[in-house]
Amino acid sequence: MPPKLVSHARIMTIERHILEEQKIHPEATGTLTNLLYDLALAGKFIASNTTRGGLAEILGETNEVNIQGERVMKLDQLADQTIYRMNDHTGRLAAMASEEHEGLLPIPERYQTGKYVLLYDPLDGSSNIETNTSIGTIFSIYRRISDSGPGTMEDCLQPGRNLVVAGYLLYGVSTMLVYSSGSGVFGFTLDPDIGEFLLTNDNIQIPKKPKYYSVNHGYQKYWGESMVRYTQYLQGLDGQIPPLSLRYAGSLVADFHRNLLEGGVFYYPADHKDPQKPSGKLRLLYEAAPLAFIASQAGGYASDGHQNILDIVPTSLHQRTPLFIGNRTLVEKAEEFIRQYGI
Ligand code: P6P
Repeated sequence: MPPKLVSHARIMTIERHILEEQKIHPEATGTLTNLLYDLALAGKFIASNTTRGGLAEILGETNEVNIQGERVMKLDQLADQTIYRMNDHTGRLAAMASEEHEGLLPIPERYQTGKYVLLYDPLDGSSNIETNTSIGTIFSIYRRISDSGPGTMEDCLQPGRNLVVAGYLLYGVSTMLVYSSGSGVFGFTLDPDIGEFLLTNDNIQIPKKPKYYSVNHGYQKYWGESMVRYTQYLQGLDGQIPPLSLRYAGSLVADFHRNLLEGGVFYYPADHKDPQKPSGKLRLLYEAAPLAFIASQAGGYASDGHQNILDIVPTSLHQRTPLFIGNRTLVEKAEEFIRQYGI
C-alpha cells in the first residue's frame, strides 16, 4: 500500500495558480496565462544556466557593450535571447523591449502580433555573476495601445499604473518567480527535481515593522543633505526610530526581495556622482516601475522622491529615475526629507 501523501498545504504549481488567477478575470482569453507560462519556462532555462555559471563556458564577458555602456556578460546575452526567442513567435505580443537593447524589439514579420507588449531586464545585477551573488530577471506586461499591426514606441512608453502583470525571477540559493497580476503578490520556488515552480509565498504583504535599509554607502560623498539626514534617520541616529540593519547586495532583485519579505527600504537616490546620470542609475521601465507595481500590491510604496513611481509617464525607453521602494512609512519619510532639504 503506497504511503498516504500527507500535505499540510495544497501543492500549487505556477501553471495551476495562473489558471486560477485567470478565472478572476472573466474577460481573460488565456493569452496572458500562456504568456506567463512562457516566462516561467524561460526562467527555468536561464536558471539552469546560471547554476552552471561557474562551470559552463558561457561564464565571463563577451567583448560587447550594451546600451547602458556596460560590458555584456555571456549569461546576459543568453538570458536576453532566451526571453526574446521564447516570445517572438507566439502571436501574443505586439513588441518587446529589453534593457540590453537601445530600441524596441519588433516581432518578426513572419509571425502574427498580439495584444500585449513585454519589457524586460534579462539579467539584472549581472556584474555579480562571477562572485556568485544572486541575480534576477525583471519583466513587465502592458496591453498595447495601438490597434493592430507592429507594436509602437507608444505601446511601450506607458506608466506603471497601466501594468497588467509585473514580476521577477531571482536566481539565488533557490530560484524563485514572484509576480502580481493586480490581485496580490505570489512567490514560487523552483523544485529542480521536478522542474516545477511551486507556490511558497501566498499573497505576500510587506511586514509593517521594517528590519533593513539598503543603499550604497560608498556614494555618500555625492549625496545632498536630505539623503545624509534620511540615512541617519534609518540608522536611528536622530532617535525617531530604532536602528535598521544595513543589507546591500548590489543586486536590485535580491535587495528588493529581502525587503519585500522582511520589511525595509531600498533606495538608489539621485546623486551628484555622474553629471550624465542626474537621476541616478536605475531604469524606470525595466526596474523601478515593475517593482513599484509589486511593492504596491504587497502594501508598500515606491517613489522617485517626489511622486509615486507608478504615475511617471516615460518619455524614453531607457530613462533613469531615483528609486525609494519598500515600506510605505519609510518611503514617505524619504519624500519628507527631500521636501525639507532638497534632493
Ligand atoms: P551600484 C546592478 O548593476 C544594478 O543595476 C542593480 O541591480 C543594483 O541595485 C545597482 O545596479 C547597484 O549599483 O552603483 O550600487 O553598484
